[in-house]
Amino acid sequence: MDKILQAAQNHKKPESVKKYQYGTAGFRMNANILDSVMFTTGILAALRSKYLGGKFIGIMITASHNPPQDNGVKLVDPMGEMLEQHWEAYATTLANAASPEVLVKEVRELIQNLKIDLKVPSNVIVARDSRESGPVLQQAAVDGLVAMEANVKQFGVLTTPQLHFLVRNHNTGKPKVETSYYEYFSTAFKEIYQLIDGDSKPPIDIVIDAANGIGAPKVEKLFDEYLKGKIHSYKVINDKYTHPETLNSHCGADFVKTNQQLPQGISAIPDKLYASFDGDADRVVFYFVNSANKFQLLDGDKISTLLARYFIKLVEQTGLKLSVGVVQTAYANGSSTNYLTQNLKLAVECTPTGVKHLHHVAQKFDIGIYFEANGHGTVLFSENLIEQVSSSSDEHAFKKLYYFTQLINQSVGDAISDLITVLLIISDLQLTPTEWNSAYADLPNKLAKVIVKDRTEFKTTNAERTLIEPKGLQQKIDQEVKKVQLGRSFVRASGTEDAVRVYAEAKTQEEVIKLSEAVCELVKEFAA
Ligand code: G16
Repeated sequence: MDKILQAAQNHKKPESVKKYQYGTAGFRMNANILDSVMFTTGILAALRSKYLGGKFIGIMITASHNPPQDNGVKLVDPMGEMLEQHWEAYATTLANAASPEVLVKEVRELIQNLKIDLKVPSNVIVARDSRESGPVLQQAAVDGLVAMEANVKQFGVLTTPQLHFLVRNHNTGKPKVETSYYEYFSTAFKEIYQLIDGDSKPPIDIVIDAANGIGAPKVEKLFDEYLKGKIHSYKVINDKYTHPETLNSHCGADFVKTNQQLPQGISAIPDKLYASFDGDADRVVFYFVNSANKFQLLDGDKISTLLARYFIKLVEQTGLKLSVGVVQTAYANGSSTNYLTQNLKLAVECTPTGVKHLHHVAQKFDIGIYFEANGHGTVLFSENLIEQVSSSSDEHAFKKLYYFTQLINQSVGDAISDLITVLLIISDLQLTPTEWNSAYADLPNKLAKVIVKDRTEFKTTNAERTLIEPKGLQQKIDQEVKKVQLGRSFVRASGTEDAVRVYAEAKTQEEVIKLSEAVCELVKEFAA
């Protein structure tokens, strides 16, 4: 404990911060006030590893879609999934220790309560995105790890899903270097590519907006070095990851989804497909402009419905009895839910925001498809399915399904893996962007942000669809919803930004704007 006490003198919690909170995706805020949090998160990662008998734990330093001045940190569990939820509370407790002495006391208590054997070695791998504050904050996390005498492996700059993938590989005896990521996914891609009918296969052609983030060099590496000749034409724009001040600025998945417009740098050719990653490449959305030059978004809902439709067909072709389900959040467009339940006759579940919630529910199915509307998601395949398709026969459908279980990142939503999955599927189905989009028409919708004094006053239930506090606000929202056709609206505090989010949808654009404005006004009124 002496080492912690000593090292903590250089990483004291700033008095100005009221409370740190492990939120939707870890701690996330202005980078200037994150030093002590990085240090305590390093300590917790080492404890988590010891608690799990020395398994590798990941630390990812990123603020994903947030602006350049922010940063954040999250912990990754051994199979590449998000930190187990009980431990989020421990992370919050350590981060809020008011002094080095209190921190040591909290660490002692945790060790005692969880019966952690300090003699067990701890193994932690660390990576960061391309933010300017990354190296200094990484050092603070490493200081925490060193104080705990952990074995530390630093990977430098990676996408978030690459770190998740490497954590899983470290714990499953698979290759443990960054290149294993490209080798693994490109091998699966090439296998499926070969299985798609050669003569009719349309050429793969894509423009990727990389949000000026770390996804740019990583996807270029995959395409140039591992998928040469398979991607017929591609271009990465907003690729200035060495200029971190440009990160997510007027570009990237969050900008495109929220503003429902093209990112900077694209003047779109009608019916040609474009994609946007977010800052750490764990989200992707697609889009195009139609023949009338109108922007058309193919967001997480359009991705999950495309995948659902494709996998149902593939399962049918194998003749296997496999369960297929889709998991969404309240942000899913009402039309997508209708399409899934009514046209595809699928089970659809709704969870609170945060892929950690969706991931667990998706594990119930043989094929569990989960996507947030913002483009964050993946498809999980059960052991049962993998066993059946790998041993059965060498018919195309079995083989395809088998290689999709490898092409789609099993640990977390991954913009690069999702991108190449979608590109293969639309090539296999011979779909143009217009045809992909035509499965159903989105209800007009709007996502707005309201800045309030204390967003923690906004408490929800029913998978975040109903507010329980501030008291009386939900009833007022319900009254506004009734005033428009096919209206729906909900309000929740963001777990990654200092804001309250307001979602609204309705039958027409005019009605959605009216509803959104009315609910935003109510939020301001009740927050005062
Ligand atoms: C993170 C989470 C997502 C969530 C998003 C917004 O994404 O991983 O699950 O949808 O934040 O969350 P909130 O509305 O609570 O701010 P990312 O891509 O920023 O890591």
